[in-house]
Amino acid sequence: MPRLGLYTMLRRSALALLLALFPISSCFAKSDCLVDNFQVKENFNKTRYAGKWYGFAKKDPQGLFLESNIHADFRNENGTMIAKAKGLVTLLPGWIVCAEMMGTFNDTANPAKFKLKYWGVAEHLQKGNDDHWIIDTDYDNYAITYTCRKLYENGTCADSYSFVFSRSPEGLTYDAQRIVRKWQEHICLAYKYKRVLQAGACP
Ligand code: RTL
Repeated sequence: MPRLGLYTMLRRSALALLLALFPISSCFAKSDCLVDNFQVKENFNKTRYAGKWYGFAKKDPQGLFLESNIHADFRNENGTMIAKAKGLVTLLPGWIVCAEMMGTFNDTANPAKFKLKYWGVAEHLQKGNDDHWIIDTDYDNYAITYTCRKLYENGTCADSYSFVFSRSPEGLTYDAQRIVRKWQEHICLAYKYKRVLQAGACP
């Protein structure tokens, strides 16, 4: 074996290290926090997504929001995804209600990006039309969704919310939580989530 100079050896080890690390770092694309560059679920399938989902964790937007015992039932109605959601909301200090919400997910060019038109069954509840992106899901255990309501001029988000959903009210497996954590980093919301209490209120 030819004797290598120290410099050549160092160069070769550095190259080997880079090659070894590259596939790890590229599995989950690092994020620049530009909302337009966020990845969403590829070939999102509404039929597989249908059924019941329980809120496991959430990152709140500004203002009023669903607080606890959040669950939603998704259906595919003639190709359009619709959902009924329930959860406790504090409308005023001391006035906590079980909000029953309806939503229609209007399609866009990207199958995982929707316009969610939502309204309350009771007249006094919030109405809106939010972006609703399915960032990732395995359909059977977990889903992570993302909404940006307001952009800064630099393309990062000024007012966002995000849900981590679970098929089980009991929570998520450790493996699912590990995957979800990577996506929370990707959408620049790591450590911004709170667990959603599931205590059977608002059934
Ligand atoms: C989620 C998915 C299922 C369908 C709907 C959803 C959003 C509900 C929202 C409710 C806000 C309610 C408030 C009521 C107080 O007036 C994303 C769960 C409709 C955003 C703030």
